[in-house]
Amino acid sequence: MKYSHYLVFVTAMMCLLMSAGNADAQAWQTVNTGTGSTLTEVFFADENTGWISGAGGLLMRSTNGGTNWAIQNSGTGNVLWALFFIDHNTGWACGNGGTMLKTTDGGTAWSSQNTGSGVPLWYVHFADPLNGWTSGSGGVILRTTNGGTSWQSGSSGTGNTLYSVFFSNTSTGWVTGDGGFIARTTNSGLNWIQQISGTSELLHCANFANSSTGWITGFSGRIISTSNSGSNWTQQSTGTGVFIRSIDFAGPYHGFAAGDGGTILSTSNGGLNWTLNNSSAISNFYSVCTLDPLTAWAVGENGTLRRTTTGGIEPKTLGLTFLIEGMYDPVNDSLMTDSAMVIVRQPLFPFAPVDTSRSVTGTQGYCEFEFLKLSNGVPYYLEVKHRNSINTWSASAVTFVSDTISYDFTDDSSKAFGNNVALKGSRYCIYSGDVNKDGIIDATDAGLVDNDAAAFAAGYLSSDVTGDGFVDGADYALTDNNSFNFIGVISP
Ligand SMILES: [Ca+2]
Ligand SMILES: [Ca+2]
Repeated sequence: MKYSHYLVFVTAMMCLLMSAGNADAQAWQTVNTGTGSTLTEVFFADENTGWISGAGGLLMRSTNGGTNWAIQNSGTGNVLWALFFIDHNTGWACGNGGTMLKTTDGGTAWSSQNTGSGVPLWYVHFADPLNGWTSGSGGVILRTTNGGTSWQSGSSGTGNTLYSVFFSNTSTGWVTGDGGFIARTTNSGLNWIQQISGTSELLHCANFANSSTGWITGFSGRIISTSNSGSNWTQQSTGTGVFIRSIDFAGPYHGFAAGDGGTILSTSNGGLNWTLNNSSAISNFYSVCTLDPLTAWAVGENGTLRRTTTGGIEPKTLGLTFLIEGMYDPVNDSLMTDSAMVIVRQPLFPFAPVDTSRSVTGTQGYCEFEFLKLSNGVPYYLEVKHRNSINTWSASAVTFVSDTISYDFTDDSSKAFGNNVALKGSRYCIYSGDVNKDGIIDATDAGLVDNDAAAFAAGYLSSDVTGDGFVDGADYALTDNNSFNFIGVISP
């Protein structure tokens, strides 16, 4: 439930590359935290560095994206309900008994701050390293202008428990709480003005993408949203009735929400539509944190931690069998290892690309490609792309069923569009020799190979069509033969 402009966001493309080729990717991966305690909050400063708070004063840090967690010494046994970091080093954690902790070294050392309050503090949020707020039971709202060295009490105008406080900048913020309470400040929390939430049920977590666009979660599957700073709040359709405890957006469109019974929801359009994710969890989630449209973490009861690198979506897996003419040895039925790409295209002219995936060839020709933008039951053409081979299309459009499809280019020439494959031994291969990747194998390609061969070129080169790391007569012979036969791309 945190979104800070101070944090660095990785690009969606980076994550696409990282997730590509991982045959074991799931929508949400189970991560062992090594504890059975209730985990109350997860917060990542970047894709590697994050913290978890929990019951019994639990604080943990990960420096490898949440794979491994090391317990930190909080110095308290009180439940810590929330934590917030402004960068890799400086953060705060709050909890029962008016507890407020601060670290300036990533949590190696935590020191206690004096809030002057003894009530449970449910949430802490900082707009910059100096200006922060914390909300608690009994309508408590506290403000600091010096990084928490001192905390002053503000007037929330309610005695209700305030479960979250969120500021979109140093002046504008919201608090939420029991009885459908929402209030907004535009003067850094000196004055709070109640807003009309449209419900009298508990509201729990607030998150804003900017000073106008935000969301609040609550009981009964409730997510309400505003696009005008809270002048109007509108209920969104979540399709669930469980208590949604936490929400976090990476910008105005892509967000996640998490709650009871292992519920995780995702949206890519600001909450116009929420999709129920498969978390494989039954415990109640307390907190979700996202950095970009693909990457998020969720924590909850019984030490539960889930992580996604696919936007909460189950990837579509293409199990593809193909061989590369120049790199295939039919005597040993063995293919060299090389990078390859599949472009998935729409089935009708102009056959626009829908998604791409990169993977590494298998020695028997089998290779798995994963996609995040495809749908089941929709026909697509498959186009295989390799650094010095002719791009080869599937004979017809094919359809994913239950998130998977298998396709074999090697057992029959009719599998390739236009029968555009070469028989080598008893299996069919995509043609090699399109060194300059212009879609045709001709004298230009042969010339490039000839030049490199004359220079005894070696390494990972396009002109090395046999893939052995050297450019020589074997590469030239194959390219020249395919050039003689006018081999080129055949596509619908
Ligand atoms: Ca060419
Ligand atoms: Ca070679």
